[in-house]
Amino acid sequence: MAKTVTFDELGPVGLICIDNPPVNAISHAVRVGLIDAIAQAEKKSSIKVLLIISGGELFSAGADISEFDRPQGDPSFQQLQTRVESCHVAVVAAIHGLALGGGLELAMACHYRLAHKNARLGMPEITLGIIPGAGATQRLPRLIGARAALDMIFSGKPISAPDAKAKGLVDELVEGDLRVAATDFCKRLLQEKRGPRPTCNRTVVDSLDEAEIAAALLPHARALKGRTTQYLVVEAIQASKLSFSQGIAIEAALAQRSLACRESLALRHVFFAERESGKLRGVASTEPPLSIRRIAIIGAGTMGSGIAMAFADAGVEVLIHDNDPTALARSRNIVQTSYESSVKRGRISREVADQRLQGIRSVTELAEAAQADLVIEAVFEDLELKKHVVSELDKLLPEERIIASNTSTLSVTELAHATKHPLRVLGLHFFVPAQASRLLEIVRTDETSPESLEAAFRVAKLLKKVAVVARDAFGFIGNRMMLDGYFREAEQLLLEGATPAQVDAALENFGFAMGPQRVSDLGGNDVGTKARIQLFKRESRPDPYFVIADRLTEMGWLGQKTGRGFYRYESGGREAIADPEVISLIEKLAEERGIKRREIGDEEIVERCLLSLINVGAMVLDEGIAARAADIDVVWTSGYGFPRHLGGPMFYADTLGLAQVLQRIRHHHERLGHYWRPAGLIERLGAEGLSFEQWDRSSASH
Ligand code: T1G
Repeated sequence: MAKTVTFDELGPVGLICIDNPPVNAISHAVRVGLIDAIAQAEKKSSIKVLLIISGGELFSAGADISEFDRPQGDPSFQQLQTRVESCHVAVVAAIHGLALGGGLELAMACHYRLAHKNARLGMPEITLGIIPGAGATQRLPRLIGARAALDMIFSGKPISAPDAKAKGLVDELVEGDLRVAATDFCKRLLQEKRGPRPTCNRTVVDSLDEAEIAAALLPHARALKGRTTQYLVVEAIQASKLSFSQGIAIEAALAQRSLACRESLALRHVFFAERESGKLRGVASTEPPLSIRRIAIIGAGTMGSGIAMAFADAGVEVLIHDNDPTALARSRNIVQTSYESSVKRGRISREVADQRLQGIRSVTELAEAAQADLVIEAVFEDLELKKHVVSELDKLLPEERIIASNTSTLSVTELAHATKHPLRVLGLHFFVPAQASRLLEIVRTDETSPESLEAAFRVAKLLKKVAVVARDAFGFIGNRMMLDGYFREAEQLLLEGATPAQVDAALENFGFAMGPQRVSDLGGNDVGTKARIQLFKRESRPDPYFVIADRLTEMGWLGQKTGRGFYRYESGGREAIADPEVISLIEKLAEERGIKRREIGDEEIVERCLLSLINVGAMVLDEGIAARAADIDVVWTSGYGFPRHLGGPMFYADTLGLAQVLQRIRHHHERLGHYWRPAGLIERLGAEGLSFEQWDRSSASH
């Protein structure tokens, strides 16, 4: 096994280098290597100072998350930190790229910290549902104060090196070659006779009262909705008022507790599921990968404009095409306004905004699209129109170029067959707003080539989006589950007596970012109706199937954009106001179907909406539209507002137990019929006491 830690002598400086690709995770092997290196150095009287540095792109991404489900093994993180901190010579950490979690904690156990000016330093543990467990809750308050420590740990996001310097976390910023500058810093320490400076001996300068803690939590309230880790963080940080040894013992106990929490199991599941879904599995491309320098987008509507910004933000040259010059002007205005507000909010500088705007060029000749490496059609959601566009592009583009469709409901296979080169056609399904939503559904047909798929994955990486592959079928993964499962059952509950406000509140309390009726009003009830019109051209669905939303569309109650939908919206506002006329409409639709209305509790609402979602998810797996249950979890947590800390619908089902899930689905099937027919996969796994996670593992080995 390659050495993950090396030790070299540079005169009086002992150089310890961590080299554990891809992210220098502080794994068990690295901890052993660091302890050995320190022992080696301490045997040499010539070594007067130690420098810890890393190879590769970053200092360290922290503890090795893949080791969390097994005992740490000696040396533990605590033992390592104590060894570093109690070293009889000064220990300096030199940080480049990123220093995260346990990696930053290692640096905090060192006596001095240098950082390259472009480095970033952070405590992302809360994004994994755990508290820092290698001393940060005790050392960070001693270095930057309890309040600042709380802010860093609650946000989970890295701060810049200059910021870290200003807070006192870093002693010096470095430009240019870090190793040279760090070695010079070590020699300067010796000249100035500055020795070890254990962080544990410092005291915490500020204290936290309830108001301070509440103020620190407030900015993260939305991100931490339904979570509990933040309270363990407060407990640990408060312990930093005690002696270091007392505090560190409390941290260790709380860290263990957080590790065992369902919240952390769920968030770690999503962490690895996102990385796994982004890999091209089971197909190898033979051609050299297509470089993506220029993109063309056909159709300058809201989606087209958002996709253009996503690529411009990634530094890719964008051509945006539309036959209608007013549409191009409108799109330009959308883009300009969006960048303007990003500049106003200080998210990007004026220069960057101008650069990105310049990177988007409007064209009216389709032939100009032939200059692009990849073309994405985002015209109106009409099959014949899209077929015409892709067949024109097929004539214009050199054979190796990719043609992608942003359709969300139409058959990508039919679009591919409108060309002479179906191998190069696939779906790139962006979500609203395309420049910000994390999810990208890559839709493959039976003919899509490995090269085209590989290019699609690289587009996702380029745009920093989470990619999930779906086989071409109605609604792919996300929309199919939303329409046939989750939203359909929400409507059924409305017909049976629940109100839109009750259904939305129940699911928002469960953890969804927004309830189904409010989402429908936000996106526009007509969008769903149009999707169903396309669906009914190829498949049927027994009544009732979105009878309320389709009636609202007929009446022009499209949602926020018309000031009325499932709710009322006063003068262009976003606040959803209950509308008694909608209730009367629902009562009438229920009566027409002989549906007896009754009081329905929140628990039943949540159970029925979640189980419908899960049941259709299992059908999507059974039909091979999604390759893994974990992929479905990625789709729903990164694209549909499913609470990440519950792991996604399929992980959630596993926590309920599939035998129990099956039993409840059968219970509802008896009363509600067709839409509750248990998916074959749930029947099989439920009967055998297996889980979706086990199914994923077994199908990976097939
Ligand atoms: N442990 C194990 N594997 C890791 C890892 C980690 N900490 N970080 C990344 N990987 C793997 C990842 O699975 C992928 O593997 C490959 O590295 C590249 O990652 C004691 C307990 C650093 C910003 O939360 O945020 O310290 O799929 O695709 O987009 O208190 O990875 O190729 O096989 O994400 O360039 C805290 C997690 C740990 C940081 C790089 N640290 N990592 O992003 O590459 S808890 C984190 C990231 C802790 C202490 C506690 C990102 C990144 P594969 P990637 P990237």
